Amino acid sequence: MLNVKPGWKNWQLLTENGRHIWAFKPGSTNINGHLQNADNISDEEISQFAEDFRFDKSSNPNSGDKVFRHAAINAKFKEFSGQIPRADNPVQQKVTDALIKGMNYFACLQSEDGHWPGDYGGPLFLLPGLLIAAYITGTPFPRAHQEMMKIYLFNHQNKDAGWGMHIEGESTMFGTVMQYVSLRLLGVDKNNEQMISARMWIKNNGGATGIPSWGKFYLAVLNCYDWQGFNSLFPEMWLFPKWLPVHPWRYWCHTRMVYLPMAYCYAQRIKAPESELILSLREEIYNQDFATIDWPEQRNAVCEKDCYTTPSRVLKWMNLFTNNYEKFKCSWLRKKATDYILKYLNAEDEQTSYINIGPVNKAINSICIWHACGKDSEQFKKHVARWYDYLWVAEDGMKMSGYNGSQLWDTAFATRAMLESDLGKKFPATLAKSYQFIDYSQIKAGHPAHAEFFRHPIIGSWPFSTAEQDWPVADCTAEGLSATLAIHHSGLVKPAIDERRIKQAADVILSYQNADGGWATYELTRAPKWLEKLNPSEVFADIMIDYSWTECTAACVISLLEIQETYPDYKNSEIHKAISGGLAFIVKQQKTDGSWYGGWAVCFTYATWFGVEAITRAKGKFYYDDAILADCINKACAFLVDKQKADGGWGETFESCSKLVYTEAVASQVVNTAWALLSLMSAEFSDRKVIETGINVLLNRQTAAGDWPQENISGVFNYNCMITYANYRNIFPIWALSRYYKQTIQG
Ligand code: LAN
Repeated sequence: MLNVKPGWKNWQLLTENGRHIWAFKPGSTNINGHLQNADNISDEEISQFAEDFRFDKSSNPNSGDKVFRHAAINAKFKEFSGQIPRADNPVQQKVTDALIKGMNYFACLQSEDGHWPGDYGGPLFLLPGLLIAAYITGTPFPRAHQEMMKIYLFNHQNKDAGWGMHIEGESTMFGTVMQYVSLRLLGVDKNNEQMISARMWIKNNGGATGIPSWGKFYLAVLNCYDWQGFNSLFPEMWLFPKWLPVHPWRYWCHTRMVYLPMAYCYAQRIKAPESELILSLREEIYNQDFATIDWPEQRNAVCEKDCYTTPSRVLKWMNLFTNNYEKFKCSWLRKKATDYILKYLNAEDEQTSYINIGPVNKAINSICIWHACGKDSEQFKKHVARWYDYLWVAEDGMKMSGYNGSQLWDTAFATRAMLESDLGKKFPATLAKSYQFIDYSQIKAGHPAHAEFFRHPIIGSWPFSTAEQDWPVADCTAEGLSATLAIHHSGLVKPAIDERRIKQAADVILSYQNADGGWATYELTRAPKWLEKLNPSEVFADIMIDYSWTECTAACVISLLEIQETYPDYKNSEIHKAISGGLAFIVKQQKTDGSWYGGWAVCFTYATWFGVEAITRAKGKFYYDDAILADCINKACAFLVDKQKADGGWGETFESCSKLVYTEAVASQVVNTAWALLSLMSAEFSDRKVIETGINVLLNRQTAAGDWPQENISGVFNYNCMITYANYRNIFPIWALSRYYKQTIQG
């Protein structure tokens, strides 16, 4: 039995077709009634929370998803009762046993609907947005939730009293001011000791005028910053003719969907009414009297600890123009623009069942809809109902997830990992359930307003999280497709996803290929690279357009290769061409040291795994010049061998992502180790010793129950913000062990 603290037991994860809701003392398992008891919390229970969710960031800022996992394991864990194959020697037996144990443990974490829930926290600028939305709209969270959020925020305060962009990051103005304000909104007294020292941090680093633009935005909405200190968002740009390269329809969808509601708030200069708290906050976070601040001077002020992307000269010129335009703007045009923005917002809300594309527009759209439709409107209520889809409870408190979950993604990977070897077939019930979830999650219909609002056709695709969220991704489609084919080939289930749907998925993947041969995330690249010059966020890089990525490209190439193997007659020459183009892109992306840079996880080991996997699968099949492919593989292997640590493992820190150079972690990491091993094994690297010592790291790190420890943060976006993938610590060691088993043990 794992130790479940009393306070943890009050929280229960309810799931329904991938939807996650953490309920406080739920009366039933009905997701819609999850708030029944949330205000019904005693002072003793609150002090119990403080006790049971105490978390020591200094040993590891990454929580291990224990609240969810311990409950699941205690309720469902059973030793594996099937037959474990006998291996030829003790070493091989150890691998076999570890793999069975790893899969058996992980199978217990699967929810009834077939997916693997997990912590998807990490960024620290998300919860504040939601709390500001809750505050301005007068819709506070229940007390139980508020207490848990406070705990989380305090738990992640750094030693220097500030907070970072994400849980592992050094303190920044953005992180610190946002968490400070959040804690105040949650009712924490300004004389609380941790608050006093946080304030010192803010003051010593120049005060909140130096918060980056996204922070300026939130503070302005909260009426703790003057809108005059904010560069114009030029709402009229939404009325631009579509052919213009700067029309927002061409932006990366996340950027587009964030700047859309921001533009509405800006056009309306939405701000919370002055209250005692607001007036006090104005005094707390600045180094100067609020009334005397020269606001226009602050528009480009950014604390040096926050600066990641320096605004270009073009952007400065553009700001000069748009800021001046504000003085002379024509009111009917402004109205036309806000009307259009509102229509667009409503479409996004409806298409996504009010989940929205992500955590940022989730919060800001709520504010806009409250403003436009009122607190009692159906639309606003629907928004509030979905706030809870983004909250997650772990042993460090209640956080806001970076998405409404990573359901499909984790399930597809888990399925493929287990089916990599025959041992996976010993878990037929688990795989049948994951198949059910994958089947359910494939997108079967479009929305009538998709085309009007620039959405890529989606029928046959898979999303990263849930079908309801309705924003499919190219490589999630590829993973969904590969997992489907893997299950079909296993013969474990009667196929429910028929040939028509498989071909639809292949068609979507084809439709997502860019002119450069690669694949981007949600859409095609819609504008030239120079648009990046207009990136107004000082904290993220490469956010303006949807770029082709090694990982996304490799995933799509692999799934197309599998389509060619399974349905050789289906669009043969078109798919052949697509694969060749994808390979050319991957080859071009390889760095001279043999590695690939990873944009969506930490980091070089991740993308190198994708690159090597795609190339080894395609080699010898007439898609590309084999000599070049062989050279790529050799270089990649040499790179990995060079990075192997003395204990046989691999380890990178998140700084690999932000600094763009391989940054070695002090200790090897199971997730990086697994990626490196997967690459070396797919390359059939000749020096088996290298692989065996790596495998040993995975064996030695495994816990008695079959879990692996939660180590460093694994995910990233936009180079500079990290994100948790709680299930990676199981999925990838299982995958690597499966492959090892297949190559060396399985007959
Ligand atoms: C994700 C999560 C999944 C990820 C992969 C599928 C792994 C990747 O291969 C493609 C990109 C994608 C879909 C992705 C893009 C950026 C996201 C949506 C996220 C990292 C999850 C959260 C992040 C989003 C942008 C966070 C909100 C922050 C903003 C700056 C708007």
